[in-house]
Amino acid sequence: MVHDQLRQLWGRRKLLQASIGSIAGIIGAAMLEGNASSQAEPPAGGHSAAHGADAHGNSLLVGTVDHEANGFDPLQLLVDWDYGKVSQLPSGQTLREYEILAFDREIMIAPGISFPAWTYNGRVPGPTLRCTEGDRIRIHFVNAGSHPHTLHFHGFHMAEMDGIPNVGPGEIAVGSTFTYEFDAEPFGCHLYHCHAVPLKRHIHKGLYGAFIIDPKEGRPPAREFVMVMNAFDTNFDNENEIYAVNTVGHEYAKRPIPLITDELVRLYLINITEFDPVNSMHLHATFFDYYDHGTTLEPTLRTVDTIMQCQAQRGILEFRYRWPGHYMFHAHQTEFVELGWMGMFNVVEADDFPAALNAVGLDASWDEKSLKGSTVGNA
Ligand SMILES: [Cu+2]
Repeated sequence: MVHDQLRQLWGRRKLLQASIGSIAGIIGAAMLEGNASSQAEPPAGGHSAAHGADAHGNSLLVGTVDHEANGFDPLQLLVDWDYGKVSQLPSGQTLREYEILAFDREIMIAPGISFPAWTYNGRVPGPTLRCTEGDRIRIHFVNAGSHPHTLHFHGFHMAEMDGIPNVGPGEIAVGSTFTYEFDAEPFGCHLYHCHAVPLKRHIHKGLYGAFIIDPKEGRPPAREFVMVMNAFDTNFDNENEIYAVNTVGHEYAKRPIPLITDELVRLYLINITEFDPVNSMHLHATFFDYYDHGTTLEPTLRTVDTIMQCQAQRGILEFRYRWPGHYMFHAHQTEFVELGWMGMFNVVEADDFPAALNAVGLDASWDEKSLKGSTVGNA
């Protein structure tokens, strides 16, 4: 097959280093050549992409992604908490109601590389649902997509709320709705995703998101971010061509995330990468404490600088930077780095923070969201 020959000749990396126009042509040819039925989705489009270098000499995907057209900006995704519509049940329990709409949407995952995603609320990852332990969670799910989907939450709940095929409501048909309801427990860094079959296809297409349950007593004040490690198989060969956190390859390398020296940073890290069994996170020039699954108030690992997560595994990292400067973070699988999974923190003194925000198109509202993410004492 044309496809196999090309893979042998070039390999995945070289394919990406070529211009996207020609990749699109190659994939198109491969699809025409035979396996179009299962892979008949438009692959890539647009202008040229190649590897270049940033100011630090890192190899980066060249060009920019139009975040406005995409409908989401990865820097905003870091701090975009969805608290739901909040009210009180007669018992006094807090009720949080969320709306989740599944629909198909083309998104750009790297400059010039678009992906025919299946989304929750039009974005990948879906909304970061946040609540306090013990809250009643009610999710109004509408399937406006092209395939049956579900919402499967990690957490304690009854079988009929588990969002899997053939149990309770099972798969929610196209055009149908279902309301999932349960109490939020245990506290931690969790996730939700579609559990329709074939599972890996439904997850990989983009149907997943973070689900953060704050402990009732809260956690110490910190600058908080959510990072979902994900990847995309753009040519439907069951291997990923682009790796990222929060979807857009190398975005945080081009627009470094602003931090202030000595402040406590808390990172909710989730791995939802399909096709590769393990992903990882490595921080340069500092060490972090790690809370496996976020289900404890005491670290489960102390003073490490690398953590690996299997598919759907997650945890909380806490760290500080002592000195100003640009510090890299990335998967420690080198191939993932080259294919998009690498970012930078821009650590500055407090006085320089407004300028650091401004440099990447952020303002004080972003600062506030990152500092006041918790549902305890804030929202
Ligand atoms: Cu699905």
